[in-house]
Amino acid sequence: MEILASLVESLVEGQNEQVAQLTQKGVQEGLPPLEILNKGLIAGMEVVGQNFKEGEIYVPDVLIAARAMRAGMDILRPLLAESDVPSTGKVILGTVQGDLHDIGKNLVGIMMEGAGFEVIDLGADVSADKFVAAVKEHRPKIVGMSALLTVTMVGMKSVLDSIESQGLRQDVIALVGGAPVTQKFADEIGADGYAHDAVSAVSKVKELLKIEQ
Ligand code: B1M
Repeated sequence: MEILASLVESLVEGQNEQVAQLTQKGVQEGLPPLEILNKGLIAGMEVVGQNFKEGEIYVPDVLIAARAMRAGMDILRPLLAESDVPSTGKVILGTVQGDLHDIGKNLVGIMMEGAGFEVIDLGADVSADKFVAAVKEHRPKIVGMSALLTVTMVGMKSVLDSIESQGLRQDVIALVGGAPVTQKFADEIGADGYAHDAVSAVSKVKELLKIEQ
């Protein structure tokens, strides 16, 4: 699909206005928002990641591409979150301490909202203490943690330990995700679930809550 290929290209080049226009065009031409997200914006970000890894581009270039991704997301967000479903429960979401990556976490939040969950987004670089305080304040059914750096993944265990030390562990279901996170890691730290992407995050949570899908 030509629009999606152009979208990938514009995102890689960090052309935020073009990304917004192409996203809008895709919507107008009837492409499903999830397809625009996966095959346009996320696919473009994957190319950016690869270029960054290979030393072809640097952090500022990645930030410019991330800004372009947000321009597309601003258009898709209301469409992805469109839902008549009443609140299925509260979800606390955050990227763990030391980690500033929030694009994937934001996507998880959007998909959760779309599935009828009330999302309390704590942002990025969230300490274990902040997670615990939010659990005490909001009493969520789900605590979702994201990490994109191998060095910050361990922060997920710290959050679980802190929740446990406050006697709250049995009250919440802990879901983890992010590029370096695996099912094996989730099992090792005692999380209740792992999801590879934003769409499966929703189905995993529903499965854990025994909500019919
Ligand atoms: Co950085 N970065 N970054 N970065 N960055 C990565 C993650 C990296 C893989 C790039 C690379 O080397 N190829 C690498 C990590 C290596 C590692 O540790 N394994 C890396 C690095 C090294 C760094 C810095 C250290 C670079 C530096 O300064 N030298 C630095 C660290 C800063 C910090 O956090 N303290 C850094 C900084 C940045 C920017 C600030 C420039 C920017 C972030 C902007 C932002 O988020 N606001 C950035 C970006 C954009 C990336 C890449 C290019 C893209 C990440 C992204 O947004 N992907 C990334 C390379 C890559 O992953 N290809 C890279 C798109 C997003 C939709 O995917 O976040 O994976 P993702 O989310 C997915 C799934 O993982 C899953 O669902 C999402 C949607 O399907 N998911 C969950 C995520 N969270 C979930 C939670 C769940 C369930 C599923 O349940 C709760």
